[in-house]
Amino acid sequence: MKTTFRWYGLGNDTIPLSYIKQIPSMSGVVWALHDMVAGEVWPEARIAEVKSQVEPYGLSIDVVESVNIHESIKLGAPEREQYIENYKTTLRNLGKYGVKVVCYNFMPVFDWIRTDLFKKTDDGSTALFYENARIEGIDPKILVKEFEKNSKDLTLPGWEPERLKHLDNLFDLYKGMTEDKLRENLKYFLEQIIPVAEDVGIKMAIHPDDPPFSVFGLPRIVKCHDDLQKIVDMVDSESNGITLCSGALGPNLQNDIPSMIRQFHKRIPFAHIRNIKVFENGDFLETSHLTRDGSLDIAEIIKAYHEVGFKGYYRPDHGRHIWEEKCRPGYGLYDRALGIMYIQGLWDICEKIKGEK
Ligand code: DNO
Repeated sequence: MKTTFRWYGLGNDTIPLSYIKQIPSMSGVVWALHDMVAGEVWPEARIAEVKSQVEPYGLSIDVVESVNIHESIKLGAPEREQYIENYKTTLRNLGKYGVKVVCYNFMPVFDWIRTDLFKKTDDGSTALFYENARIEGIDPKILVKEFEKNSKDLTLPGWEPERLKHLDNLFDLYKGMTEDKLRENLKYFLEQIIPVAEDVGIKMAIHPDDPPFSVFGLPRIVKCHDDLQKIVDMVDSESNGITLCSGALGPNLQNDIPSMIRQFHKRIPFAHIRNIKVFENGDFLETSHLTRDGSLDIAEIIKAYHEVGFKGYYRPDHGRHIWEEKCRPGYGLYDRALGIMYIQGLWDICEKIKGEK
């Protein structure tokens, strides 16, 4: 499997490409044009620019996370036709520059949600945290304001400023939206874009809902094994794939991630590997990658990827903030690099055992 690392772009990330390159096993960055508003066509010149910045470091730009989906597509509104056409053009443009995987999500209104971006943990590090009781009583607009204040002026992935300006209106538009209807809208979108993705050699990879349950009453359709099955069945193509994110699916302890890997591996071009600790009341904290630090069996997850001969891309996903690092929440250098070394260590031991059999 190929190691990648999320990078927010020149002038927009605290971590230089030269540092990323020095992490053992590194093959490429996971990138996006973070200033593009969802629905706009990504211009070829901008894609070419990123390629010319990244490749001199011996890193690839094979994986994009994310090309965000315009809300009209999720809502099934008439304007979706134009936005689907724009999406196809973006895919064609990305294909021309060698992009192989495009991660996206289909979460209404919000992307990932946490209640605390810098929760102090027992060893003095800080990490992302989700507390159910806080979500139950809070107006989403207040949460957004807190996030903007606490994120230290670094934009958060998925929390697109443009979308968040219209929160009240968006919540109104989703009134009456059911999971089935949202699923139909996803199918409509996939039926149109997957042939284009196939044509340009791109694998689409839907990211699970994070957390994997309804938040603020909004429907969620990528939460569990059955949801994933429904999505891969919507269009039977290797280009209709999944970003298997252990940390996003993990808060529901019924989600058996190793068995999802064994079942869906042909449709997993991209893996997000991280651990979380789920507390008895359902709250969860992002921990180090070590199996014993969290509730997920990362060793078993790597074993499953190894067993199926996984050749796709993975990234260590998030990390804690350690050693006083000043960084975007979840996206520091140190803990993610440690996570990679742990993942690579587990992988190597699997190889060794296989060789001895
Ligand atoms: C957060 C990320 C998400 C993810 C999107 C994928 O750190 O995991 O923002 O990139 O949901 O579309």
